[in-house]
Amino acid sequence: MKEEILKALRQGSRVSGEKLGADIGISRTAVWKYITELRTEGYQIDSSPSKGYALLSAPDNLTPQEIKEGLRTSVLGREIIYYTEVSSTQDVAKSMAIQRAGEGTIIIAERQTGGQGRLGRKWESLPGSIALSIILRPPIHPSEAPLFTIVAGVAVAQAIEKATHLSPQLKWPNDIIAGGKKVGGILAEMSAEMDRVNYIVLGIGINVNTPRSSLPADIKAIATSLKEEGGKEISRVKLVQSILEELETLYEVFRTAGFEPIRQRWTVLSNTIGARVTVTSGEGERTEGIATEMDRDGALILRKGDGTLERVIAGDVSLRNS
Ligand code: BT5
Repeated sequence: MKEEILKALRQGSRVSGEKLGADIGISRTAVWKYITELRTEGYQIDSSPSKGYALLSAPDNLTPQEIKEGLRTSVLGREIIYYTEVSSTQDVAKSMAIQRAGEGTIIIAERQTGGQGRLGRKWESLPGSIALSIILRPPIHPSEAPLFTIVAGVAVAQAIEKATHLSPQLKWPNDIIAGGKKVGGILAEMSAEMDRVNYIVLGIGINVNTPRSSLPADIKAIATSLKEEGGKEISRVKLVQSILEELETLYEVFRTAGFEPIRQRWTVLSNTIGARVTVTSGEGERTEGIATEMDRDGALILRKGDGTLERVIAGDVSLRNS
């Protein structure tokens, strides 16, 4: 009902409670009750006794009704599960995927109390950020699953480029960088059989309108937000819509043309290729060299000091200055 009232108000013109009620099939009192609820959610709705209701502005809440409004995708975001607060959207997505939630289902939250990074690390879910998990069921071999971290990174970077005047960069394998600092991260997790993937859950966290003062001390030196870098607030709803649209397009590219076009796009967006880097593996082993390319399996190729090449499939990259 609330959605229908919003839809009617979004038509633009002022509408009376009587007409709203009659169109939807509820009483004027019920209309008033939903209008009150919408106002509590942050919608500014003007009411005049003689002329009726008018929507003045909508809040930048990541609610399904806001995200669905004007969303130009056919699969991603078909189903949207929303929380104001949840432990981790990733955990919800994985349990929903096990219970057969369809491809394109997204779980989104204003706040996470137990946000996760890779290797059991913590992801700080900061004020004004986006925490989003997307369920995919690609018909691929499990060995191709890591490519989805790259696909998602390119989609997020392109969406940020469209929503701001920033030029985000991608640091292998999963960091989104703005102004040289981490503004977001991707966490791709999968469940698979020997020869097929059951599901991939793509977790995307982005510091969007987070003020610098909200960055925890331990990450202040390495983290930033789009607002800090771009100097102004941006609509999180529009950014989520744009991420879903970019990702759906790239997913289609991946299915029809394979990884190569995405690899090329990633290379242009990357701050890693051509740089002198140190890669630290999960076990703490360090390899130094110049990153020459990301290969077609998503691995990073390093040219070491002695001229030999080393292929790295996982780890954390830090860029050296010289
Ligand atoms: C990541 O891990 O960067 C993946 C982050 C994925 C988060 C999303 S939010 C939606 C979904 N639900 C979840 O629970 N997770 C996903 P990793 O590469 O391991 O980086 C983790 C490291 O980034 C930490 O050890 C910190 O150093 C740093 N970090 C933590 N929170 C940050 C933040 N908000 N902004 C920038 N850096 C952060």
